[in-house]
Amino acid sequence: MKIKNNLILAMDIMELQKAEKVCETIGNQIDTIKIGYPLTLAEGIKTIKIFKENYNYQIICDYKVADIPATNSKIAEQTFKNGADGIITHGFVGEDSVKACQDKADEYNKDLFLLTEMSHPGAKRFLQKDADEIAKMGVEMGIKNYVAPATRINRLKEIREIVGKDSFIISPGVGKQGGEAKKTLEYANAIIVGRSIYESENPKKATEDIIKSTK
Ligand code: O7M
Repeated sequence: MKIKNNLILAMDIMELQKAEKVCETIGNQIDTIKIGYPLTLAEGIKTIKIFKENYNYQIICDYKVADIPATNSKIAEQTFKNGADGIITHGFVGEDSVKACQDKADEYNKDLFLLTEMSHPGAKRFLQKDADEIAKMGVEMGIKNYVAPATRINRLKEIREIVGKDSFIISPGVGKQGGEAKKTLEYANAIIVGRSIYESENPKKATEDIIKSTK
């Protein structure tokens, strides 16, 4: 996936009108947004089409899919049927569950992103121990896109080493969670930023500042 300015906006605003206002303010500095449960549960899955049609954005659906294969397949089917360009799935559930999402992504000719280690402190207790194995599983499965944390650059670097230079890593945790944009982009292909942009008094300037800081 090509991502303008290597920046994905995490659209976790829970009111569609407010979310659209942020998009209008930011203008064409970005071309990709990530929609997750906050907006989908608040305003519905129709939000995918609204952002595609009104702003021509690519939409990555962050549904952190983590169920049995049969259920994962249904979740992925609905996500792609509603226009998503990509879906994020958890890796800890294992190869069969991930493959169910991978098969749907292939069927729709869209992207699958495999979540390895998460960015928050709590991820150290359980997920971190298995994150390398999750990344290795992704490589064995031929997965090209990964999610890895901007808050622990050493871990991001290690995951990059496992998935290889040709894989595509998107990285959350820049800004509010403490990660740095430029440093993160040494190992990731794009950063995911939410609150530092949409909670800012001037989202346009906040976006410009982040983009400038990456150059
Ligand atoms: O910049 P923030 O902290 O406001 O938002 C970060 C976004 O990235 C938010 O949507 C989180 O749900 C998401 N995220 C993480 O913060 N950490 C992770 O480890 C993984 C994700 C994510 O996008 O998962 C796919």
